[in-house]
Amino acid sequence: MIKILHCADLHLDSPFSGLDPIQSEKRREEQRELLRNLVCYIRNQHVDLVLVAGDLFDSAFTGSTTVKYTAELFKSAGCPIVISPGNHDPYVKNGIYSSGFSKNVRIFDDERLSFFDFEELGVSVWGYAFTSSSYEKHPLDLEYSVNPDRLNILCAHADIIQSLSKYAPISPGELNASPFDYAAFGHIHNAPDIGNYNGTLAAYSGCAEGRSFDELDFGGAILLEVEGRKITTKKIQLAKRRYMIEKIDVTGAENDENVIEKIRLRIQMRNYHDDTSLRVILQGSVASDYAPNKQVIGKYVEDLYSIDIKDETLPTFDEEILMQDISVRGEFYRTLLKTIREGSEEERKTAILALRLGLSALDDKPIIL
Ligand SMILES: [Mn+2]
Repeated sequence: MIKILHCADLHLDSPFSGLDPIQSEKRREEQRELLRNLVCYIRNQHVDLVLVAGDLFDSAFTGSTTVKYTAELFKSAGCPIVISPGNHDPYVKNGIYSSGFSKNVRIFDDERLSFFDFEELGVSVWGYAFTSSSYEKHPLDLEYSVNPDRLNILCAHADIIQSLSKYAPISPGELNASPFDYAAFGHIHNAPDIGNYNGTLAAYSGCAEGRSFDELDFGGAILLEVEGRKITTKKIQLAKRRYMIEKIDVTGAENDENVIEKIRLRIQMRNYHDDTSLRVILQGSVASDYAPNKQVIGKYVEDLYSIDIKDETLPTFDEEILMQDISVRGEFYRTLLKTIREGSEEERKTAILALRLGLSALDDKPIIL
């Protein structure tokens, strides 16, 4: 049995531009720590071959300290490592990949499909390099033939979802016709399920660790256990932190305590801890004189790495009474109703806020923003 580890999209040295300079440097440190943990895993599990399907670095101008750090870790991995440069870290002359890596690291340096042969493992790894930030041709659209005695693996940064992609599009038809036993892809950060294309297993490892609410859950890599031609895949977790989103219906809430209670329940149910940055989207209709106070709620929800609250609640009104109300209260309501029902999202938000504030003012209640 041989073990192959497939990873991609580590995006080392990402700018984390949404964070302040101290926080963003801390996140970059965590990225380097993740790489170190990955190499520890490779050594401890006696992995035989590692595939890095692009975007190992966030940029082709990644600092030499991080590149050296990576090269040293890879040198100590104890097995061959194949790298297919992606759109973020393309292979360029005198670039990050053109020197400094040890002999066990094999790097594709050309847009044309080629392969590295590992006779002792009975494996050939096929691939190509992005040589700039896009790759508009179909990489498999050429004549090539594989050694049928080998396990043939494609390791590549590619887009198999969008046919008109600028990022090395590979169509389902091309995968169906391909001779590969496994295709180790990088590029799509939220990995879709592994597909079987007429005998070719095609998988995205997803990103190693999410960097925002666009990249959910614990990132990681895929471990392949290969017996002859039989491949078993297993997801392994590398990330220590994750981003998650929860929609919570807080219908009936009359105050922040009611909302906090519901959020806490959800956190308990899902078992979120200080490894999780959570975005909570509050939905449903709440008491007409109440609007959730995001600061207060955030302060009283503990146990998370961070919380981000979005308020999409609507106020509850006794519609029948307001429809019949001949005073200015009813007129005000009827004026806003059309926008609340039919307006764009932004218009609805404004109209709901106007209704909340207006009715509070007319009822002589405190105005809460
Ligand atoms: Mn990427």
